[in-house]
Amino acid sequence: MNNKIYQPTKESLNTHLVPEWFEDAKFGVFIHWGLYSVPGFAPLGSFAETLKTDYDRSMLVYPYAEGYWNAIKDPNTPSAHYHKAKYGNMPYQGFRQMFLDGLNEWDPSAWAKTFSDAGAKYVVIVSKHHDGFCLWPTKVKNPYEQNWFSERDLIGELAESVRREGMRFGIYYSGGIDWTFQRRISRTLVDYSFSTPGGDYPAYADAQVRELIERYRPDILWNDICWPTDQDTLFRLFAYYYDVVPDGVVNDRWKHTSLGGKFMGLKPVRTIIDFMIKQKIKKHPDIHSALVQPAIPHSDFATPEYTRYKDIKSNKWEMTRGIGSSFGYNRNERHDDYTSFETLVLDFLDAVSKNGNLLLNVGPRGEDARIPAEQLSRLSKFGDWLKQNGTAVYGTRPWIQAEAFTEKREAIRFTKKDNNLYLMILGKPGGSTIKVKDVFIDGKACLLSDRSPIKIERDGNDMVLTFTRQLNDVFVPVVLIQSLPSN
Ligand code: FUL
Repeated sequence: MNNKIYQPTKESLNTHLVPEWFEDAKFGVFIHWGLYSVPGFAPLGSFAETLKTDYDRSMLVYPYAEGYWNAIKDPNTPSAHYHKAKYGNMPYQGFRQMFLDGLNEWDPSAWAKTFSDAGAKYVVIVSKHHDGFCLWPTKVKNPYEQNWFSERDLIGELAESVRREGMRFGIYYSGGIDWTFQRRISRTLVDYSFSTPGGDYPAYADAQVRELIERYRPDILWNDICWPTDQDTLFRLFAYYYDVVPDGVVNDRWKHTSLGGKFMGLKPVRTIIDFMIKQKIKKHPDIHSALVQPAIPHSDFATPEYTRYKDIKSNKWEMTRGIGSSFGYNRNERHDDYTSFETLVLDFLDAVSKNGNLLLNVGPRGEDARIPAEQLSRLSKFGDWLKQNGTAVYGTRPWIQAEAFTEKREAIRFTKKDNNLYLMILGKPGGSTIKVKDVFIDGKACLLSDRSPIKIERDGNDMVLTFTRQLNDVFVPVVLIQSLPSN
């Protein structure tokens, strides 16, 4: 190991700056794949909606298929009905062998190639989700479930393939939620978020995360959520991680505001917290800002889920979402249930213009380790767009303003790099002139994809762009304006 540089203190950890590679990368692929991918079942819908409309059962009927084990603990959920019909009385543990059998079909280098072709610069894989099953041959023994891991080193094999493609490799670890230690059903967001196991669990999780760091030196350490509950343990872990991976990054989903843990056993207090959260969610659909307030004094980036930000943020952030409404594979999602590429790309460019990255999730199937065609087709469209327009994204930083509109109310997003400003029209504007409202930028302009010149003229407060050709088929045309006046 390197010499020790970092101390487990806020001052020392805060000397770790977000490395350029993470600022530059913009696009990562997330992988949720585990035992829950075998049944691959959840109701359709949106989590934010479920929280608003059915809060008291939100964690049982939400659309995240990775929550299957918890959902089938209540016999009256759609997942429990599905389970009964398809698997009878088989316990969740029965999926272990089915998942392991499906691995015969797994080709990690093909996955890595797919992600790299999509334009991703990093990949983050779930090493252990809430069901506690480990995708690497861990030496840290789970006291409650036998052989709750894969002998085949799925994390190691993927790490190697991803790095061979020139991408960075990150690891997600469900630190705060482990249903092999905490077997109580979680019905609400409060049940769920405040269910971090005590007893022998904190030492177990700490040893596992250290094992992951030592074995794979992940470029990204992506915890989920509410653990470690004490700051000293957290800081010691961060210092250890940065010493091993000095240009690594840590997310913000660790220790939560002290609110829940202590009171979890007391039903009346839980009910009050549930009520407060419910009120908050009505006003604010972002579940993570509703609950997992990043009260931690150190992190490299924030992780809003299915949420856009309004403004440019000075601190780095990463929006995460599924290609559809789930992270784990959900067999109920058909072509039209998945989000269209056209919408996904808007989330992406919106994030990039405001200092964010996009971590877009794929949910491979459990029975044969394949990524569903609907997901692959969206990824390859990302690749096509980025091949033509990637310079407007990679390595850029936010401009002084993120948003503008055309006269026809099409949204525009900006990025900049050196003296280049990139103006991206989010849609298919068509025609050969575009009027941008309330912005004027003087400079030499061209269409990024083919370098054809664009004339810029002022019209009052607005800017008129005249192209040398019709834009009819161009989706998200990017205008490159050079000689940006310094700002
Ligand atoms: C959430 C988890 O509960 C989801 O299952 C998913 O892993 C997402 C990225 O984070 O908090």
